[in-house]
This record gives sequence, structure tokens and C-alpha cells, in this order.
Amino acid sequence: MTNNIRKRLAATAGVVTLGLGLTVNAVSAENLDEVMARRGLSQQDLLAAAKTYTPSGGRDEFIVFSSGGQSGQVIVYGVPSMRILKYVSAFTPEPWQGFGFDEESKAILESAKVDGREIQWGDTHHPAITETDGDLDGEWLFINDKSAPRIAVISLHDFETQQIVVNPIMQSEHGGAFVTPNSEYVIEAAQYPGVLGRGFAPLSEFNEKFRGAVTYWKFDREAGRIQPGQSFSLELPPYSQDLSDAGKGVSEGWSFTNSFCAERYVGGIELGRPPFEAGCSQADTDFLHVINWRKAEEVYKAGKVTMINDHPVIMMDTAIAEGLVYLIAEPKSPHGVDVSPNGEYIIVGGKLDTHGSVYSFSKIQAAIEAGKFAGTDPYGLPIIAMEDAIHVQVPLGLGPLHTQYDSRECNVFTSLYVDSQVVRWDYCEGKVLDKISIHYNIGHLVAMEGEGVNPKGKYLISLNKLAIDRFNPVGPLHPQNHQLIDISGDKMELLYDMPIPLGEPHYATAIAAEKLKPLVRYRYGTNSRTGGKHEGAVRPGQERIERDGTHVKVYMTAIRSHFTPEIVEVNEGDTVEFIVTNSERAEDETHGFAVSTYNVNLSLEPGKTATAKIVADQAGVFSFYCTEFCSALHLEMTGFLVVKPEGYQEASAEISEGTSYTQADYDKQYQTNLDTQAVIDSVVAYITGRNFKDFPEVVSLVEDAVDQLNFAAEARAKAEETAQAGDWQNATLWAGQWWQYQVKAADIGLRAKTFLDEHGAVVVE
Ligand code: CUK
Ligand code: CUA
Repeated sequence: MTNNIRKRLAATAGVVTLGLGLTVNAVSAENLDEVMARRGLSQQDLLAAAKTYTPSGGRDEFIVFSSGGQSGQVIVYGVPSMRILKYVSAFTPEPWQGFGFDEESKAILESAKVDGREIQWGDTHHPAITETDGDLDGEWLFINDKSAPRIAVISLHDFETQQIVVNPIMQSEHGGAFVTPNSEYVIEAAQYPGVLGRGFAPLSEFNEKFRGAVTYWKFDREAGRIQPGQSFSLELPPYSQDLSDAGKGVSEGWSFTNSFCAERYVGGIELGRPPFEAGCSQADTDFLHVINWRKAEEVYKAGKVTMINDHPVIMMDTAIAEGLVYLIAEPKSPHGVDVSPNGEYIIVGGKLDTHGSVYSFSKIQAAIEAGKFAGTDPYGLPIIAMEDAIHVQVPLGLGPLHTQYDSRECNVFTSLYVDSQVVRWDYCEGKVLDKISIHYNIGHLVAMEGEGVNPKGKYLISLNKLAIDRFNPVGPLHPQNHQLIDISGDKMELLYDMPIPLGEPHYATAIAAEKLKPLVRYRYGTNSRTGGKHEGAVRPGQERIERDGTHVKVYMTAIRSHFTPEIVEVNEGDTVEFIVTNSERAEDETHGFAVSTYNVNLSLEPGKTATAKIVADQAGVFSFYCTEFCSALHLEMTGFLVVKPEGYQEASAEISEGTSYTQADYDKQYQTNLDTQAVIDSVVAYITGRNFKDFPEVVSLVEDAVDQLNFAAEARAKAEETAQAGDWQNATLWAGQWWQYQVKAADIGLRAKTFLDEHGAVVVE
């Protein structure tokens, strides 16, 4: 390894002195026609490739946040390249990011317990990005968990989950997460009816005791947190509420939640009764719930609520008296409900109906104002006749589910589950424009910012339920398939298939990449799970081990390529907290921290502080080490946790080592370091001889290199001091450490030089 570094440094020196920057690869002689023939590609394929191919270092125009289905995570990928960029852990532990392994994220998962129960997974369905005036703003992301009624709040500054709230009254949900146009509220509607507050009632009392609900979670933008104390719910009938969407523009202040199984069937196939699927699809219509949330907020603030599990609920009789909830019939087993960019239209797909039903908000308002109702449901909620609310119904195909809006006026895309197609249609005129087949069985679909007030068009992604024959077989469990479709022309064109091997995504949301402003590094000593300062953060030189009875706290730093301290001695039975701060400033210099046997792995991005807490109940000597290949001496980034058996008495405190060093060793290392410094000086001259200050990336690399050279100077002083005292052992080792810092500085310098070369830096006087 040492030789390799020497060679690399020598090469750096060569490049610098000769001024060589580029090498040309003259080997690849195959031309495009030959590649097409060899791989059996058509012109169409080449066109698709050219539309999606993103050269090394290239960026995507849009970023997609997809539900990760049963993984309880969020999948982040780019469009049009369809390259996966990250999995964000939300409801489930994920070791690479340390989520569920550091104490800080364990606290989040602790708060995600349902009635004291740990839920080890999540069924994520609908991500939603915060909006400002109905426009996606890229600051925060919400995602729901259908299995347990929960919403996670993810910071888009660092793509980390910072909060999970548990719905206090629902036993299952589905119609979350959807945000109001200024992210005042995050909407979460129930799915399967239950006794509000998760209580018991016999199924024989289903009509009387079981209920649905919708919760409006107050979001505090400043704090980046849902405020449960300012949130409220509405009691709804025990129809299985399904998806929701918030009104905007003319319908701002209202929200829409549809439902299925308005038949209120309770199943019982084992009793000889027809199953749920029969009992829940008998009637021709279900109900769209139209809710005046702005008014409901006033009713809640006026205290006209019933507290269930300490949570304020507006009961149905209050909702009826105050005019908060209206029902409208909607076609058999509806699914998606999607509000148009101007807020006037609400499009519903009926799974067992062939129509896209376009409701008009102004017609709905006219009916409400005129008090024109077709009757009431069994709970007394007013029903608006469908013909009084419908703008147009358009036959689209079999199994219309979800709808997304295009940048073209009046254009929408609806998924057809049974037909395995996407249909583009005009919802103003009510006519079908184009169809494309997908493979196979589409659920949701996502257009670029297709749910905001300003849809971007260009691309559509079909989130398919089955992949069947699209990929190399990997056993009976197939990956999911996201298909990218070009919607910029009049004919939709299929561009790309992306397998997703993590869980079944439901919805995804896409935002222009330029709207996202993620951090490159943390402010020094950040607790990433709160976004605030970590009280246990230390700077280099402040590291220490503190003992309070049997509780040991290790305040540690990590930097290429060592932890401080490296030897931690504790007694069997002690509780040990490793509070580790990554003291790097360099971009992407993440360290890991794993302790063998003790189920510990932290992810420490530059500037982050995280805690691993263990009970050292097994005596022995356990290595801790860095789990990210962070530097040439990454493997050496290690230490020992010594857990002394109860009653153990040490014979000698002297550490016995394998190798001893002489003055000759010291002199040799010393000379190497002087030679290395000459190389570094030439790299520095190259960089400072150019307009590097015009490149912020290079400026931060230079700062990091200067840090390393300062460390090198400190190590050099120690080496010379110990040499003076004739301690050749420590003098040689300190000289070696001095060289380590030089190597890091040279490595960073080389990166800076490459960056300057690639970005056209110019020579300055
Ligand atoms: S749902 Cu799965 S395809 Cu949860 Cu929005 Cu429609
Ligand atoms: Cu730090 Cu590997």
C-alpha cells in the first residue's frame, strides 16, 4: 500500500511538472452502426437511449421521491437517467445510514411505536413534498405508512427522517400524505374502519361503533415538525376512505377524500358468506367526501370537539350542523382523486368503472349554496347528486386508477390498471387523445410536478404492479418496474424500464432538481436526526473518556484515518456510549463506526455527531472500525474496546508491540517526508497559480488540505521533539503520522487539480 501511494505521488509530481491533464483512449473503434447490429438495437432504441443516457458527471433534470412500499423507505432517483440515488429510511432500520442503530434515530423509531408496540416495518404509499402557493418547494417530504397509521417527516436538506407521528385514533390509514397548498396541514385519511381510538366493539355493531376519519396534521414550517397539539380530525362514516387530495386555487380550503365499500360489508367467507371483494363491490357507487377544512379548523379552534386519546375529533353531528362534510356519489370502487392545477376540477377513477369522472368544484359549491341535496346517508351527511357535480365523464378504458396533470392545458394522464395502459385525455373537452401500453398493470403514475399548480410535463413514469418478463429472472419474487415515458410530443413514447428491488412503490412525486438545495456537509457537531446541535460533539483535542459509576461516555472524533481515542477500556457490565463526531470538512468523507459483536454501525457524514450505546455485558476484546472506505489507510482506521472480565487484575500496564524502530528508521522516514513535501509544494503551486477561488468546490478542498498540512506540522513537531530525546520508537511513528497527513493533503490536492483541469481553470498572475 505504501508503495502504491509513493507511486501515486510520483505520478502526481510528473503530471504537475509536465502539465499533462488529459489522456485519449484510442482503443474503442466500433462505430454506432456496428454496436446497433451487435446488440440488435433499432433506431427507436437509439433515440430512447439518447434521451435517457446521462454521461459521467451529468445531472438529472428531475428528482423522483418514490414510496418504497413494504421496505418502509423512500426511493430517490433521477429523471431521465432513472439512476437510483438514495434510499431514505423512514419506518425501518437501515444500517448503511445508521438509521435505527444510532441513539438519535432510535429515539425517532421509539416515538413511532403504536400503543407501545414496536413496528418493524412500514407500508409506504404516498410521498408529498411541501408546497408554497401550491407549487412544490422541495423543503420537506412526508410519507405515510398504511400498515400502522403513521406519517414520517423527512428533511430535504439532508434527506433524513426527523419525525414520525402516530395517528391517535385510526387503526389503519391510506389517504396520506397530501399537503394543503401552503403546507399548513398534512392530510391523512383512514382506510379500513375501526373503533376510533383503536378500541373494541363486536362486528355486529359495525354500523354503530366503527368509523372512518380524516386527520389534519398541523405542519410548522419554521420548526420542520408536525405539531400534534395543533392537529385535529373529523369523524367519518365507516366507508373505507381511500385517497385524498387538497383543493387549491378556487378550491383552496377544501379537501377531497374518496372511499370504497360504502356498502359497509364486514366479510365472513368462512361463515359461508360472500367474501369482502363481493360485498364491497355490489353497489354502483361509493362516496367522494368533500370537506371544508378551513371551516373545520375554526370549529376545532372553537373547541367543538370530542377528545379521543387526547386528540380533538369533530364528530359527525357537529360536522353536519356546521356544514363541514358533503358526500357525492362516485363510480363503483373509486381509487384516485386528483385536483387540477387551477383547483376547479377533481378527477376520480373508478376501478370497476371505465370512466374518468371530472367533478366541477363550482358546481359542487353551487349545490351546497343552494342547499340542493339528493338526500342524506345513513349517518345524516348531505349527499350531492352526481349530475349536479359532474363536469364530464369520459370513457377511458378498463380500470382507471390515478391521474396526473400535464403542462399542456386540459391534458391529463390516467393509469388503466386492467388494460395495462396509460391514457392521455382532455378533461375540459372530454376526449381521449392517445394511449400507450405498459408492462404490466400500472398502479400510480407520476408526471413531473404533476400534482402541483405548475406541472412541468416532459416525462411520465408508470409505476407498474407486475414486471413478468421484463428483466433477467431472479426467482419467483420479481422486481417492480418503473417505466419512463416521453410525453413531450403528441404520441407518448416508452423510453426506459427501471427495476426496483426493494418493495412495491405506490405513488411517487417528482420535482425539478434545481428546486432542491441539499447540504454538502453538516455544520460541525450536528445531530442529523434533529437538525440541531449535538451536545456531545467534540473538536479534535477535546476527546475524552468520562466515567460515572458504571456509565462510560467516550467523546470521540473520526478523521482520515483514525479514531481518537483508539483504546477504550471498560468493565464487564458497564454501559458504554460512543459519541462520535466526524471532524472532516471534506465533501463525501463519511466514516462509519462499527463495533464487532455489539450490533453497532454508525454513519458519520462530515460534521455529524452520532451515538452508539451498548451494554458491555460480554467480556472480551472487540475491534471497532470504520465501515466506509474513506482513505488509503481506511483498514487501519480501527481501535479496541477492551471489556475486562469482572474481578480482572492487570499484571502490567505496558503495551507490548510487534516492531521496534531505530534512528536509521527515523532518518529514512524523515527523508521521505521531505521528498513528499516537495511534491505537495508543486501541487500547491499548480493550484494557486490558477483561478481556484472561482470554484467553491476547490476552495473547500484547499481548506481541507490546509487542515491536513497543519496536522502534519503538529506531528512533525512531535517527531522532532521525541527524536531530540532519543526516543527513536515514538519519533519514527510520529514521523510516519506526519507522512500520513501529507498523503491526505496530496490526495486532496490532486482532486482539486483534476477539478480545475476539468472545469477550465485559467492561469493567473
Ligand atoms: S394506492 Cu397503490 S396503486 Cu396506496 Cu395510492 Cu393506488
Ligand atoms: Cu474512515 Cu474508513
